[in-house]
Amino acid sequence: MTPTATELRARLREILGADGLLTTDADCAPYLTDHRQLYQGVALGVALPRTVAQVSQLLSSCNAQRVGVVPQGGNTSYCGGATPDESASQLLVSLQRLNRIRSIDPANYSLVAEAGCILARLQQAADEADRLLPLTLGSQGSCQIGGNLSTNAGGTSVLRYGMARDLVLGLEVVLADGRMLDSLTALRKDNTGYDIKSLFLGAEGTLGIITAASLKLFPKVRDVATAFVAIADVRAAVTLLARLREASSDRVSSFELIPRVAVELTTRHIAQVTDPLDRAHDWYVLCELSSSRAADGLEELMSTALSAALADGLVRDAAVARNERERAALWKLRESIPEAQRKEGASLKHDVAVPVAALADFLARATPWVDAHVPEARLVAYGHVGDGNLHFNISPLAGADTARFLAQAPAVRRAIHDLVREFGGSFSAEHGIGRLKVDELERYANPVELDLMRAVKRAFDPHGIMNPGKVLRA
Ligand code: FAD
Ligand code: 2HG
Ligand code: ZN
Repeated sequence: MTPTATELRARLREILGADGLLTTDADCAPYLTDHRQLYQGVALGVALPRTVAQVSQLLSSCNAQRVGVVPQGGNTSYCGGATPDESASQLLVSLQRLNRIRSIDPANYSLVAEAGCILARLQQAADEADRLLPLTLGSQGSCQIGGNLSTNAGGTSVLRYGMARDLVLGLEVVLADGRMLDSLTALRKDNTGYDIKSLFLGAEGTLGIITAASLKLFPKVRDVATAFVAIADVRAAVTLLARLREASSDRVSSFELIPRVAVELTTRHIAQVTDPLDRAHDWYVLCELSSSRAADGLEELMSTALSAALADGLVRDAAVARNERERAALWKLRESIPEAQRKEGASLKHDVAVPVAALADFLARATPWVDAHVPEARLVAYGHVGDGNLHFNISPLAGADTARFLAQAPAVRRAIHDLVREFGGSFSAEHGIGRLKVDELERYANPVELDLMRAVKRAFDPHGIMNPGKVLRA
């Protein structure tokens, strides 16, 4: 270890206390591999601050010594953004102990929580205050709000409530040099110059460490109707979505596309998941209407709309959940697709978005390309169709050679992302850039935007200590 590293560790122990810095291989190991196991980092140590003052002091010390800092929340993200590099010279900062809910204000429909709060805990706290925190992700039992905001997470309620950034009223951030930016307001209107806080949303820890956030809440859901619908094809899904939005006074809160293969994978690999319908169909949507008014007649509205769509040939069959248990079963099928796909083996993932109305045309071009160019594989394309966001994933067929399958990743990525660009789409709709997609950002970003990103990075972090090599090349 270099003298600088020894000195820094000693200083960090002063700041964080003896139990606030992990340095042995065994203690650090759980923090050093990303969720998808694409990267294995080595760190100078793992810091576990309990207070904002500690975050400030540790960043100030790292900045003075030009030591790279990698923030980590729940470590569930998909692009390796929360994993240090292999140099053993970066400090991982886990926010897990900075986890107080500071306040809930039902009258203002807002709450203030520290970055390390697990998302599910915040949803629960809002619910107990008779309010709704709508951000909903399959990883909500382990991801943290600081990670959600730093990745600008999406999930299954974006259609109605927006992305994570849309839920933010204010932020508290510690900058690279240790200064605290206190922008933790609960205001809904505040046009006082540049919206600096918004730059940290989706910055993936490259501009500073978010330590707390003031978040919008909504009226609690008191009536809900959830249906698993076999559709004629993907084009029919888009038409059905438009019809449901109109028929329900825009109360569609989720609209998720599910292919037959995902039903097969989840029923095979996940306990208690069953096919909700008697016969197999190529494509399904899981759609949900919700209202803050009790007994709002949503189930009847859903059934009427689906019957009309059945008569018009858009829909082939449907199961409407009759109670909370059936609703939970439908959501379990949807939420466990990533896990089922993981259990099936390796996968090539593409988190793409195109305009909603172009989804069917995109799939009509991309699917035959995969069939022709990726032998021994099958497409598992699913996701947030209401937002135009597809998880265009590819799984190997049973018995396929994994190494040969994975070796195709760069060529497949290039072809799919080039096609996405043709459609005016995004190569990263909700999972961010991290370390995995730095090359993609350089290839596909608007050059002016990329220049501005680099300028922002220099302005906020002149010594490049914040999450080096993530989003932008170090
Ligand atoms: P981490 O993985 O720990 O970190 C993510 C990034 O944020 C890193 O770059 C890290 O350095 C930075 N960071 C973390 N905390 C802070 C902080 N306090 N300040 C500054 N930077 C910080 N994502 C979606 O968008 N939609 C989905 O539907 C979705 N579903 C998922 C389902 C499953 C089963 C899984 C495993 C993941 C899913 N994800 C989804 C991806 C992931 O859960 C989200 O990206 C989530 O927001 C990451 O939060 P985290 O706390 O785990 O962050
Ligand atoms: C989801 O929508 C997540 O389930 C994960 O964003 C997507 O595993 C994936 O590709
Ligand atoms: Zn998703």
